[in-house]
Order: sequence, then C-alpha cells, then structure tokens
Amino acid sequence: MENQKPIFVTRPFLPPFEEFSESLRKIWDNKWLTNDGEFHQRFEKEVADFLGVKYVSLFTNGTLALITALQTLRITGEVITTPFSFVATTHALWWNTIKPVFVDIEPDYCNIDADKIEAAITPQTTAILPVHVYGNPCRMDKIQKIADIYGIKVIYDAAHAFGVTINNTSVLNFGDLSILSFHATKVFNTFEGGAIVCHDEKTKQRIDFLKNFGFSDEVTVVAPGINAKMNEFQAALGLHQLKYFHEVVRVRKTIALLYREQLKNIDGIRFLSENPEVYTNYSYFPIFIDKKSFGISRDEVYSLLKKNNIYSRRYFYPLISKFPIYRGLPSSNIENLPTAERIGNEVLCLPIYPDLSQEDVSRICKLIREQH
Ligand code: T4K
Repeated sequence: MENQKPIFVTRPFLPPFEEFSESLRKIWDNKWLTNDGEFHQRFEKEVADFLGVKYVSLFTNGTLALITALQTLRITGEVITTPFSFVATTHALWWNTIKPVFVDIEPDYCNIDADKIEAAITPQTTAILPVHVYGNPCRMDKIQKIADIYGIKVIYDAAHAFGVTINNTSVLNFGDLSILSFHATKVFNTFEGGAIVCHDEKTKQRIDFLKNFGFSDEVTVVAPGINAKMNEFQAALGLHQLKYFHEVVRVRKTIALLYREQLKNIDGIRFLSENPEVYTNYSYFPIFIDKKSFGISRDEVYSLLKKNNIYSRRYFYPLISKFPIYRGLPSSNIENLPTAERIGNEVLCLPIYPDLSQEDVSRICKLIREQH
C-alpha cells in the first residue's frame, strides 16, 4: 500500500495541451509577453462577464491583489480580520503597515463571526477584511450594515470563491472590493494569478495605475504603485480555463458528495454546513474531527493518511494569530478566539480535484472509518 502513487490535497486542472499550445504559438509570434497585451485584454473582459461582475483588474497573484486593494482604498490604522485563513490575508495588512485586529469565527462555515465584529471596532478602524473561507460566503448583509454604520470599508478576500453565487448573484458584487486568487491550487487557475473586482470605472482605473508602478500615462506617475501585472501566458490559460469551469465544479461536487456519503453518521466527524442559496465551487473538502468522540485526534488521522501516501492538509492550522509576527497582538489572545482555536485543531482538508478517482475517495474514507 505504501508504494501506491501519492494523492495530494489538490492537483491543478489544465485544459488539453493542444488548445493551450495554439495560444502559446500566438504569443511567440506576436512577441507581446506582458503589459496589457491582447490575451490580457480579452481575459479581463471575458472573466468579468463570466463571473457576472462589472470590473476586473488582473494580477500576477492574489497576494499582490490584496495588498493593492488596501492601497486602492487608502486603508490605514486598524483592520478587522479573521485568524482562520491563509497567512497572506494578514500579511497584506502588514505590508501596508496596518494593524490586524482578529475576530473569532463561527463554526458552521468557518468565516468571521459577524456578531463579534462590532465589539472590535475602535476609532482607528478603517475597514473589515473578511475571507469567504473554502468558498462559502460570509454573512455579507450583516457585515455591510456594520460597515455602513461606522463608515468603514469592506474588502473581501475571495481567494477561494471563484464562481460562487448567492441567490444567483456573484459574491464578488458585495463589499467595496473583492480579491481572487488563480493560484495552481485553486479551483480556477492561471498557473499563478489573481484579480481585484470593483464596481466603478474610476476605482478600476486607480487599481490599474497601482498595479503598473503608478503610471497613468507614459510620463506621469500618480502613486507609488507596484509591479503586479498578469502576463500573457497566464491570461491565455485563463481564457481556456473558463470553458471548463462548470464541468470542473460538477466533478468536484460528485467527489464531495461521495465523501459525505461514506463518512456520514460517524461520531466525532463533522462537515461544513450547506447553504441552499449558494452555488459553491467545492474548492476544499474539510472535515472536523473531535478527538473525544472519534477516538483519535485530527493529527493522528493526518499522519495515518500520510503513511498511506495520502497528503491531506490542515488548512488553516496554525491560526495566523499564532505566528511569531502576529502572536503579540492583543487580539491574538486565545481567549478572544476560542472557536478558531478549536476549529484549527479539528480541521482536515481531504483531497479533492477532478482527476481523483472514486476508488481513491473510497480508500481514503475506509482508512478514516477504520479508526473509529
Ligand atoms: N487569501 C487566501 C484565503 C488564500 O488561501 C490565498 C492562497 C491567498 C489569499 C493568496 O493568494 P496567492 O498569492 O497564492 O494567489 C497553497 C497556495 O500556495 C496558496 O495559493 C493558497 N492560498 C493556500 C491555501 O495553499 P501551500 O503551501 O499549501 O501549497 P503547496 O505548494 O503545498 O500545494 C498543495 C498541494 O497542491 C501539493 O501538495 C500538490 C499540489 N500542487 C501544488 C502546486 C503548486 C500541484 O499538484 N501542482 C502545483 O503546481 O499553499
């Protein structure tokens, strides 16, 4: 069993190579490799239409999109955010010399607990930076209400939420800005890549200046911008990927349902809640293992799978608030984050990607079930 091929938590979906090679040939012939080329212009428009949003600005990755989103709205002081995310969420604040203020999460979807945000607001708070964790939407109405009352901005880290809709509307239409990641490990990838979604042309223009060193024309620099442009190879891949997205989600859903079926009614194993108003993208398949009722801990299950060449991941453990850079913050105190602490110790993301066979899913489930 130990020589079986490794099964990773994810594998990128790629279109047939022949399709992409046609685009590669064009890029080679044009010798236009980056800086708002033909593929970039097309992808930017097509992805906005596909997602049902007004404006998209493409980025070379999600982290630079996040850093630039904060710059776009001139966010300073303190920002309320979640400790249960990939570390890039909080790093984006650090890069803007903004103080992160962590608020606990709710257990159903693992998103920031909207009921706890208000108590964390101070005169220095200028924005809320929630994450649609695993692609499940935050309580956006409640969050917007708070933002409106206090006159602060909302930037959604929607790195996991490509294509996710709630009541048939893209989650990206909420808040002031949202950012996406098109990293290789994401449900929609352009090798690396990312985007900012905004709702008006003026904001898009500012974002586009900021991602191109701050240039507004050949000789004018309006802000200390950065280089975060998406190149033609990434954009060309994105165009091909769009065609396959819904099929990719359909296959991922089949795998998710299989896991739910084969791991159901086991004491000590819990799934994420499901929201019938949401079209989700099944970007991750987390389970939550309660050692007391299940018998062994999450880490023991993780190690057992690893021994069998199955590489599940503990997204998001450790909490961001535990890293040395952030653990000294008052809001990192464990008493402030009891649910995040518990979930961080219970979560295990199981492999999910289009090429994962049903036999492999069954083998993973069997290994887990046998521990109970
Ligand atoms: N906000 C949130 C909420 C995020 O989750 C992320 C990124 C960001 C912001 C920042 O967006 P980007 O700047 O990344 O666009 C991965 C990704 O690197 C990261 O993009 C992602 N979140 C995070 C949740 O996961 P690792 O360190 O776990 O990746 P890695 O290299 O261990 O890959 C996991 C598995 O995927 C591998 O075991 C095998 C497979 N894999 C990976 C790559 C890169 C492949 O099969 N092929 C590949 O090319 O961070």
